[in-house]
Amino acid sequence: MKIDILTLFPDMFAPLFQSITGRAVEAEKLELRVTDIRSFSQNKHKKTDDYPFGGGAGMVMTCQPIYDAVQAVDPEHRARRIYLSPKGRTLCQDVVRELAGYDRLLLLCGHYEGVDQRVLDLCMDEEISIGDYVLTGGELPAMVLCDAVARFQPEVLHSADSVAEESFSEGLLEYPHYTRPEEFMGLRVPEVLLSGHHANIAKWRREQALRITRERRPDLLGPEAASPPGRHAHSD
Ligand code: 4FM
Repeated sequence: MKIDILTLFPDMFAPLFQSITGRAVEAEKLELRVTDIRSFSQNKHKKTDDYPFGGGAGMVMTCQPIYDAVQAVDPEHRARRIYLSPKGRTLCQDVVRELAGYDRLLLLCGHYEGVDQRVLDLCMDEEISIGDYVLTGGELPAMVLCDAVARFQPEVLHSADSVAEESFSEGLLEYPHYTRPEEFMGLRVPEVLLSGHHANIAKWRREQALRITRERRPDLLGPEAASPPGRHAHSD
């Protein structure tokens, strides 16, 4: 997959070139191209923002540099174009899987108080939010999206920790993990994990995944499990 990122802060994307995503870039399983929107400004001071029409606090990113940057990196509109913003469709693992299916993504990161609505109307396909909180810009959300979709690209993860293997892909939270030593500060590794009995280990892990999901995120188990059975408005 190829991902274009348009931003005023290209240096913020350094973390993507480390660790698992960094290795994916090195191995050409993932192509990341970070473009500085400012370099497209035709303003004599390379300005990329201006005061909002109608007044109000803060500045708005202007159309021209963003429009020209989008045309430069994706002239034939081959990429799925996404603006990261709290107004967007909320990211979840199903949306990640959907976006991971595109050959190309273009991620636009806003700053200041927002981006002129016309460049979103003209250029973008959709808005995505990484959650109901407000950040100072779209860069961290763009990195979150890149990291999450990278895990779905073939050969980015070791087969042992493939996305199909994780219990989250069955809609459950992960069971607890243990490694050596067998005892640490008086706490022992659960005996079943030392038994070598693979069927019992699989059963224990499934039970643990169900328990932790019921305790912490009953909503993931569906409406039946989310509220215990009992009297309802129509139960007489
Ligand atoms: C701030 C985006 C200014 C655009 C932000 C501008 C966010 C989120 C977010 C901050 N993005 N999910 N939550 N962005 O807070 O995606 Cl112009």
